[in-house]
Amino acid sequence: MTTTTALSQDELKTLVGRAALEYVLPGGIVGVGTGSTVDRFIDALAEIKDQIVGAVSSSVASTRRLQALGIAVFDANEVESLPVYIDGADEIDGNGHMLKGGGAALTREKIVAALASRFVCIADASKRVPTLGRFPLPVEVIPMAEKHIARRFAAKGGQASLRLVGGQPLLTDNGQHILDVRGLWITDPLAFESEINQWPGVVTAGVFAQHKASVCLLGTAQGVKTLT
Ligand code: ABF
Repeated sequence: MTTTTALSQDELKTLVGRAALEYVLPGGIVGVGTGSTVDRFIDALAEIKDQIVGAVSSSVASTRRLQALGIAVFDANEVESLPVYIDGADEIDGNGHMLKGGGAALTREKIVAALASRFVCIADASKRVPTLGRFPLPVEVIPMAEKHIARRFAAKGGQASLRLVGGQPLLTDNGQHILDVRGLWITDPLAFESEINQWPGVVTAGVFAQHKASVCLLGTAQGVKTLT
């Protein structure tokens, strides 16, 4: 009897992180996201760093990892566009719409994603959902608007809580705060993202529908599934 050992979540992340190399164009600059799955992509990218010019990063954490591995990091203002952006997600639905921001990098992630012709999402199978919203929605906000924004989410049935680290409000790379909003099912990601983005004090809503993934590499027990 043959026994197959199920791949751990870490092994699935490594699998998809390596699979994303296929989308890296030689001689190009790569848009790089944030998170533990992206970390595995960065480690794999380092193996072919001589084939690329460098990266545009979506967080201080990813910049540090890239530079530690000898990959040049360019400011987003140094490029007009990118051939590809590789990033993880907290949730992704069947249309490539994502819920992101668990890693608190959602604003810079959306900025770099907007520069890219192609968004390749790398995720383990647990991130694939029929409808976004089981994961609390991250929203980067200007601190003075927190309570007002939390009340507006409450009016929609959501419960917003300020993300804390060590009992203090988390500060994003941009010096702002994060609200995590529970209890919302995001059945129309495009409309939801457009609505929330209009609220005064919202820096970025963690719904990526305007800038959805064109390809999703999903790590599953049967290997990497490519969803387009
Ligand atoms: C990042 O990837 C964030 O937007 C998202 O929260 C995170 C997922 O992290 P991980 O790959 O560690 O699950 O892009």
